[in-house]
Amino acid sequence: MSEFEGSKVYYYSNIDNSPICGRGEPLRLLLNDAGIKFEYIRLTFSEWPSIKQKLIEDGCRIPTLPYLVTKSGKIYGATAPLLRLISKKLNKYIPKNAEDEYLADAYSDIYLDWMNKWVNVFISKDPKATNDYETTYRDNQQTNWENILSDKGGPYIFGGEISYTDLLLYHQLNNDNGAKVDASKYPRLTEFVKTIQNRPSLKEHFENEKKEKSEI
Ligand SMILES: N[C@@H](CCC(=O)N[C@@H](CS)C(=O)NCC(=O)O)C(=O)O
Repeated sequence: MSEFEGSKVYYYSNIDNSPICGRGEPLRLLLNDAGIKFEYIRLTFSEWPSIKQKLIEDGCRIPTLPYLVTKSGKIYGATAPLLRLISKKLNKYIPKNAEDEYLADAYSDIYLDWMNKWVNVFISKDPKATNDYETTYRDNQQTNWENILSDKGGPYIFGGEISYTDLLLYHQLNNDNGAKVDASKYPRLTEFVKTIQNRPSLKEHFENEKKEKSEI
């Protein structure tokens, strides 16, 4: 049994009236896809500072959300490195050769740049920054990911095998605009979104997402 079975995953309460908004979701996608049971604990913005302080006092060096606590009490933070670690330990969701492992890592970096940009624009509420994001930045990102998906023929980044980087990409597409992609401009991204959404291992995940949305 995986050491991550029965973990607790902590993230903020719904942001922007969405159950998936922010950085907590990639972990949920990976754990759900892998069939690993966990508890998802949402913290309010006002609860977080004292919890962060306690984490620091307890020796946690990555005191940000999301973080994961295993049943044995081990604490892990930082989304992409944690997805990578879980994938390595499961020996799944990670390419088997060093070159592709590097690409998975580098593409995760691009995900992080995109997420950081999105967060900055979202927080700023600046009309010019929002307009630049919506008219240029998003298109540039989607074009690059379209090219990435074409390199190995799809439907996933590394061809027929899913990787943790696919889950980061799916999440950012969903986080950004509900995974709406222009099929005429981005056929591979469109196929990618459908492929993720149709994974039998994620059926319950997406049903739960719908349910959470309807309850807000
Ligand atoms: N690189 C980290 C960034 C984590 C991060 O900045 N999380 C935000 C929430 S989305 C946070 O914890 N903010 C509050 C804080 O830094 O104390 C990751 O991808 O997990």
